[in-house]
Amino acid sequence: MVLAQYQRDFIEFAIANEVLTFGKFTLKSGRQSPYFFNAGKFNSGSALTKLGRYYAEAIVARKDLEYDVIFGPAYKGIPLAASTVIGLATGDAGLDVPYSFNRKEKKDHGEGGSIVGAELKGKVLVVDDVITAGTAIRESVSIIQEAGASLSGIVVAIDRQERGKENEFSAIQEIESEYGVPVIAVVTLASIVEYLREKGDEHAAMLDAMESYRIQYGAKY
Ligand code: OMP
Repeated sequence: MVLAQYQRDFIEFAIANEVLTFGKFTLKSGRQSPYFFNAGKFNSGSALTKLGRYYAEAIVARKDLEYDVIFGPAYKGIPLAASTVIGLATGDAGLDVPYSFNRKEKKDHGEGGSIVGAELKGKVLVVDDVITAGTAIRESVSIIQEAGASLSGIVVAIDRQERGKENEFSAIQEIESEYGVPVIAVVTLASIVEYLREKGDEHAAMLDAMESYRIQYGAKY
């Protein structure tokens, strides 16, 4: 595969912020992974500014995307959605898009409810960090449906391209066919492997571990 310059930049940006790290990690699925993407480490004003621009660019580049509001699922999706709408408003597109997020605990006093920010209605674009098996995203879809709104697309920083427990397809492929919406990822497992390959001998051990992981858990299609 050919790595686009913005993908190479994004991987370097994630490594520099210790968001993308290599080692031994246990995932939510129980799988042992040689890499991990921790979006919580984008933890400064300048990192969030840059991150929001990457998400905004990924959204603007997809001309077919239709959305009325951006939704960031609690917790990690909240700063991501906020940075994305800032990226959309301050970037070349100059789009002022409403955003909202959910509380994990429903509030029964004050304004009440579990949705904060803009009203969750119309076409909703979900902004999240990582999709592995798709569990977290399915929770967001339930929240959107309960609010009477409709899912129009999903944007994530990374698609791990892992197959589900029961079949050969990746979680993103399953979500796209189940909900009939596009899922956009800034980078994928394949992009990271390609990046390590470009770096040559210096990263040979990491590349081996990533290739073995892909053989074991990677989606086939
Ligand atoms: P799924 O719900 O299986 O799609 O996994 C997505 C969630 O896994 C993310 O929202 C994270 O909580 C966590 N995760 C990461 O943050 N980074 C990774 O590289 C891998 C995972 C994971 O556990 O699969």
